[in-house]
Amino acid sequence: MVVLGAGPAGLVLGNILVDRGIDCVVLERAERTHVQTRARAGFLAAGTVRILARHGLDEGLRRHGRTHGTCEFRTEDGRFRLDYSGLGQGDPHTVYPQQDLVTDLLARYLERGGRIRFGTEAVAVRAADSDRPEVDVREADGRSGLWRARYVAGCDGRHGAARRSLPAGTVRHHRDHGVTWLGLLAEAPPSLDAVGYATHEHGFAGHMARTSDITRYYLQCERGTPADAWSEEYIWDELELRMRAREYGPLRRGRVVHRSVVDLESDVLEPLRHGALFLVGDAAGLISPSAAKGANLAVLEASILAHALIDDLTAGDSEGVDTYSARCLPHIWRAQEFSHWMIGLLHGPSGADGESLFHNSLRRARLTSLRTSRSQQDWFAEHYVGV
Ligand code: RFL
Repeated sequence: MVVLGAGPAGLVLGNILVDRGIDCVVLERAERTHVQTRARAGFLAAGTVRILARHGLDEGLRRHGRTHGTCEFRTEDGRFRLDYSGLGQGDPHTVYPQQDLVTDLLARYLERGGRIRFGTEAVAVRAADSDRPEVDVREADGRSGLWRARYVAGCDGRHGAARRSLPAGTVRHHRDHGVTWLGLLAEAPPSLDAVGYATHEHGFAGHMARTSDITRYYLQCERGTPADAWSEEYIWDELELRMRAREYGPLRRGRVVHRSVVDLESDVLEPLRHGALFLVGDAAGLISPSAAKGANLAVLEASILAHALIDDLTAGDSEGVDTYSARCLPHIWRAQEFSHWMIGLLHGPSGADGESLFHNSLRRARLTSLRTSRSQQDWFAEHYVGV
């Protein structure tokens, strides 16, 4: 089995396979330190934690992760909180930085005897109509190589080789939401004991705890804004303005240690299997970070594929691999639907024309429903934490 990419998808898949004695190699373009320090997700759904626990992959997050169950909305109509872990299915999130999860998964994979090649970039996959697929690679020193396996799992993200190697006619459903966020990591303790979502005429602002001294913030910005366009002072002033710090209390400021610009985009590829090649995680579909679903979907899909491959490779039962795409796509589309709903909840057009005013009134009505309707809150909680 060849797995492309050592992100959450590739390492969960590799761990489950190796644990069941299936020979597996992970090919990863980056070096180990890069993979283990790449800060991205932080909010893990209850179902994700259950999958990790079931496969003995939860030691670090049990020890260092923190459960989290409240979000706070700050809007032009006031502030309200939802204790979502007491609503819907009654599940909380677990906050555990993605780079720590990846570090744990990698350590466990190596302990289980898994093989991994860092600095090895897949450049092409020939698997769509072959039962002996091949992967062309380029090593860090420029040498070329070739790997053969029974199956290839494309867990190499949105710009990976798996996507580039798909046969003509593969359907890609794509949506650019027309919204851009400046994602920030600040060396500052969280300012709220809740996820904070603020809507403001200047645009959206978000606050998400990562650890006791690191906080993620988001600021909506114009499309095309460079990550370093705004000074730290301007960033904090803008965060305080949009989060209405004057009314609800100041933010705990600190050094901004990481910035990235994220255009909110979604896509879903169909199908997720092409002969001996499977798409998993971001390679299968990209989801805007508005509802924190990407890493959770990656873990879910990896576990579905792992069990399908185990049935196929150890018992000759191919039903799981044949239905992999059909099993994953409903989960992906439900997550996309909720993420899309969140984008509509948190962003509106900035103009003062009739169309913009109409849209913003709908958005405020949606927030009012969420504030006042118990059934709406249950629906929100179930989808916010679930995948
Ligand atoms: P990854 O993590 O991108 O890993 C892919 C790996 O493949 C390697 N690679 C290759 N290797 C070999 N050959 C090639 N040709 C290769 N091309 C690439 C890469 O180096 C990398 O190591 O994909 P995976 O495993 O599918 O996992 C997906 C998640 O990383 C992603 O969906 C989340 O980070 C999204 N996301 C969030 N998801 C959540 O569930 N909760 C969150 O709170 C959350 N916050 C976020 C996020 C994504 C963000 N950004 C950066 C878009 C916050 C942000 C800012």
